[in-house]
Amino acid sequence: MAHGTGGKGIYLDEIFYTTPESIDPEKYIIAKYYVESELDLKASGIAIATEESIGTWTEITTTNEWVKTRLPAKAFRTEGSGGTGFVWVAYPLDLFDLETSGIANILSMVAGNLFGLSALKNVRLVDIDFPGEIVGAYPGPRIGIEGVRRLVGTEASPRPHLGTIVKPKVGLSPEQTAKVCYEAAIGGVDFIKDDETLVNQKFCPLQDRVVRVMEALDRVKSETGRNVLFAVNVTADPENMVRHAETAIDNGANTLMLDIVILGLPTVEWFIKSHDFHVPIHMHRAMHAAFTRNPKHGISMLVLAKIARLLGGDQLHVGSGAGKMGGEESTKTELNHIIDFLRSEWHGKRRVFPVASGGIHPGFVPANYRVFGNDFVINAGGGIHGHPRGTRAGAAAMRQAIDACVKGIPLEAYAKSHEELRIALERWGERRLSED
Ligand code: CAP
Ligand code: MG
Repeated sequence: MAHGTGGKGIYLDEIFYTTPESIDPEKYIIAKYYVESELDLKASGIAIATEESIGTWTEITTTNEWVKTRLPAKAFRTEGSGGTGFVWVAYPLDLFDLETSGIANILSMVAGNLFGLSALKNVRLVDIDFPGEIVGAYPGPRIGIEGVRRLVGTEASPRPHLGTIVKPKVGLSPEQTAKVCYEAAIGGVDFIKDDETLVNQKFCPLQDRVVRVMEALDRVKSETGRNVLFAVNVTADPENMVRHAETAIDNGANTLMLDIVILGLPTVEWFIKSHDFHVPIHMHRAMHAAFTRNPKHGISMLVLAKIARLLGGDQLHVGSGAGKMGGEESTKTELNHIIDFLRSEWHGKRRVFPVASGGIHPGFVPANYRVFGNDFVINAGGGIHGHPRGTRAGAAAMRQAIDACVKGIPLEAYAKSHEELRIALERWGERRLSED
């Protein structure tokens, strides 16, 4: 029976709608969408299933029984009232070509034309479940939380890792960059990263930067015994990305960084599947807010996090729910889902280190520790290099804030015997997460 849609299309219940009991989650990719429409929820689900599998806006003469029985996506569940709420759509595995078009092919269906359907006022892909067959086709993280901890030496007594971003974001020479890295590492950071905007500009060529920074970090190792990771940003077109990565690795880099949204997920898939540099992959999410920020439309950070783990990220920026980047996308509930997912058992794949970043200083550490616990990387750029006594003291203040949390001592009390922390708190104060 045709389901009327006011001239916006012809949606067939018997093909594109079914019952939850008839959906075996191991045989479908299941997408959950938030929708707002003049259509009821069932019709919205059917509209998505139709457009994204075998249908179009009218009945066609070119289809056949095989197509109609094997390939339709099926809406199978709704939650909400009127035209506002959630719909679940199941995409049969026969729809996809994993071998030669991978994540691009998947995204073209679960997150393709549907965002522009005029029948839907708003539509957001809020969650996605991949069956074991799909997860098994991907490497997942090669190093994961446990591997990164082994490299840093924190596996025996796990605590949050402290990271920094070299600031200013761009403009320092390789020599100046190395000096900042040395100070940060001596002060106590475990991890240093390029900013997402720095790759191989003339004022800071990648090769020279890597050589000098790794020399500085080798010095830190011989002076303190500590191994500090440096994530080199190799984001570029595929050919140059590989060239940058090879240059970085040949010159001693121990972590690579990718701006995964800017690169495009299929490029990330190709890069990780076809090159194993035996170092952690740090995933920055710059540009994600173009589609994650509006709570009614776009794609959620949770979906991006699931794909990032599938493709092989070892560390992923997930937001902190506070600081300069806190937005609607990082409400505490969603953040909790993302953190749980990245660190939970998932078809045997390694676990991903969530990274909290953006506007963080020592005063934000307790609020983040309450949300993330021990298994996360907490990054501070301005919150370290903006310390009145400089980078080394800034890193020490952040480490002291982490130590205070791990020991269960309030920051103010700990600051009485830790000067760098006291000065940082005097400058920035202690802050809470929005819903803390
Ligand atoms: C942080 C940062 C990161 C943001 C991105 C920056 O620096 O390097 O890019 O954290 O946000 O340039 O803003 P500060 P998110 O510590 O100086 O703010 O991690 O939420 O994707
Ligand atoms: Mg940055």
